Amino acid sequence: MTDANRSKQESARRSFLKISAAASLAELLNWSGSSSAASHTGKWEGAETQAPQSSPALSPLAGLPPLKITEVRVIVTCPDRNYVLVKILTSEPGLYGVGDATLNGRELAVAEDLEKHIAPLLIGRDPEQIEDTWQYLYRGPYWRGGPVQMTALAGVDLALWDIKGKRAGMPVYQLLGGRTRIGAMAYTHASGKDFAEVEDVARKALARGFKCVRAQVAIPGLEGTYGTSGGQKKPEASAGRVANMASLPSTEIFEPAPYLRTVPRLFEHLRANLGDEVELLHDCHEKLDPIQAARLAHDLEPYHLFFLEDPLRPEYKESFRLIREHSTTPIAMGELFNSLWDCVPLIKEQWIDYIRCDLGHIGGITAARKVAILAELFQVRTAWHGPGDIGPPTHAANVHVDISIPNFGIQEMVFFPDVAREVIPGAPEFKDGYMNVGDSPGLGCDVNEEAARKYPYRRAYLPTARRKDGSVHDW
Ligand code: EZ4
Ligand code: CO
Repeated sequence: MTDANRSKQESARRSFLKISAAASLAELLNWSGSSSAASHTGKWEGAETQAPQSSPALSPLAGLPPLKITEVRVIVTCPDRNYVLVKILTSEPGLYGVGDATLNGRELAVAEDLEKHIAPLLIGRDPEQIEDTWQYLYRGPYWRGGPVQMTALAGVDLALWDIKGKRAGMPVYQLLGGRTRIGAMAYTHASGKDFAEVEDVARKALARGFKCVRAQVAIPGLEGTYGTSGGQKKPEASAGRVANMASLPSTEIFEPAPYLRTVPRLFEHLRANLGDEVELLHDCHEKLDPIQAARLAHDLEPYHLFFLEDPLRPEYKESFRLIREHSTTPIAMGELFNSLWDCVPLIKEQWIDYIRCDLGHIGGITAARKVAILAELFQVRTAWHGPGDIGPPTHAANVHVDISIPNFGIQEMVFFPDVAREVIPGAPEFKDGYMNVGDSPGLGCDVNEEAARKYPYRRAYLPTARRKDGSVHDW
């Protein structure tokens, strides 16, 4: 036999083995993707020759009938803000899960990824296999990571945890190990055009029961300052409004000198007028250079912040060392991270005190558990990102994790407006300074698809930032 013939024969044998293995596994798992997949998009073909979607070693839960994913619905809706929801339906009538896959300003990229690339891979899989599905969706496409793919993966992950909880008849925090605390201590935002206005908004928050407040003030002489416009002045519905956002990006002006002068004076004012009990926080929003951040952290020491948030751009992990060398102000970082591995150097070097990645952008509960455990081992606490531009299922996931881990730190939160609560009911509740979830099985959130259709997507961008000389800066 020639070499060419031998290799032809070998490749024929391999594809025969592949096909027969696929057939027998499909039988074993009672899996057939074609009909249900077609019901999702009507376009997906080739299920007969697909490799099996589940690993052979994984069998259905003892005592429960096998379960399959039958449909994946991607719901894009704008009840005051754009949200992307993932609803995963199963072969058990009425059993479905709801996840959130919102990425502010890039919502449609995630929706397309979910609909066109991910949904066909999910049809026919066992929704109980959350870790296997996570690994398969993360490593399977070869092109791993990035905010779009990790947000899509988080949406799927949350929906699967929701299904598992509903099937077990337990809230997700029970599946994660059970309660470790009465609730998740929460902080809200206080912002204003000057110190007096920030103080006034902070007082309202304290009157409402908050014990922790993030303070941001407009910087004199600069047009627009991060965190000082938008919905934060209305504590009854602080999730912000797409109506306040431009359909093309607006531009804010940033200069480090007036910023670095003003922020310590703001906190001097707040400490003097609000006293020592309230916990104060500040968000730098990744705008500073290392030495600027070190100076600000140093200058804020007398006011004992709970933490200084996101001082540096997410690319520069090593630079956190410099801040540490100059200050005892606690440091938090992470809302722009979209990889588990982003968190590793900051945690293992103990350059930060709070890891605050976004469950919705780093891969959901499956990812957050790993970050929390790594952080626990290095005495770093959690402070998951909790803004208005991620949906209620992510806020619920935040709290399920917060109340079941030993090293929870603090939880950023928002109040959703009525219109968002109509479309996506079940966000965690705030009471006496704490966030909490109820005892309903799963994550506790739902999506009202009929209501969602009343509020179609509206294009909206986050603002951008420039220096006074016109050059691009980080918003
Ligand atoms: O600006 O999520 O701490 N919270 C924040 C947020 C972010 C938005 C960006 O989409 O920094 O308000
Ligand atoms: Co932030």
